Amino acid sequence: MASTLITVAPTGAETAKTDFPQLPTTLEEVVETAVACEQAGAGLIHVHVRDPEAGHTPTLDPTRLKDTVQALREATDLVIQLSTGGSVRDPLESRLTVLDAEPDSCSLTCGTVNFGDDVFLNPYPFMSDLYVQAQEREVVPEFELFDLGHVAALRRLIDQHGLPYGGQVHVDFVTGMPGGMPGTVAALAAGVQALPEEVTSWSATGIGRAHLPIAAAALAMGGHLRVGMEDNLMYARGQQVQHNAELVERAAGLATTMQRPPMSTQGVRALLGVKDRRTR
Ligand code: KMH
Ligand code: ZN
Repeated sequence: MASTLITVAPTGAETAKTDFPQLPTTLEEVVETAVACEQAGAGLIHVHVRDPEAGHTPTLDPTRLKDTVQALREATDLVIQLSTGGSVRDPLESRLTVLDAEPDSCSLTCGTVNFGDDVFLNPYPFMSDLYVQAQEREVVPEFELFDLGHVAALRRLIDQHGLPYGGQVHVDFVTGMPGGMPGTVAALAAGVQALPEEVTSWSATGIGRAHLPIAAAALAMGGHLRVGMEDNLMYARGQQVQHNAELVERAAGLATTMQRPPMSTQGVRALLGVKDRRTR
């Protein structure tokens, strides 16, 4: 039976700890979250690191990144993906240094996009550098597609540099971001239809209220799922998410109902072609 990769994006860079105290931001909280989400069916964790000594704001501090990767590797078998998107205020040079922490995977957003009132900057030369550096360091990129035009940039990257490390091409549609593609079935279907033939798997997430409809649509179309507090803070109307594992459990239930139960971490490693860096 086909199975479903469930990615958890537990923290993100946008929500303030003071506004949402249950957001995991310390190393201990992130590790606890990762363990619980793995048990609930997650196979990959998309990580943004925060600095508890600076009001839990986003950081790309190399030591914190390395410590986080190491702690997650010791505590779980999840595929560890570091965000290279960071926050909208992070300089491009610092976003490239994320690879120094030797994650299994890194995000690679395929174009600049309006991001609410901000701009999430991803000029082509930056994407190209990141693509090549990920190849050289044997890190598997996950291509984040916030808009239909990002599919064209992915085509250009593959044409210019060949396949990523591992030989697989996994993309994630991030829908419902104000400024990006809407969180609708029509937009998701247009994106899926436009994917280059080299793409071997895709997942989707819906920001905010697009969360559930996009999850259901992705499952119906043979895609995989991304859930987590980075994308969605509400479990239902008037009910905040208390723990990321609640979202993973619900996604796992949906996937199981659709006869596509959660994929094992071993399955995810094979699906994405990640290098085995496990320490346990
Ligand atoms: N926080 C956003 C500016 C990624 O992780 O690569 C970028 C983002 C995408 O979340
Ligand atoms: Zn992210």
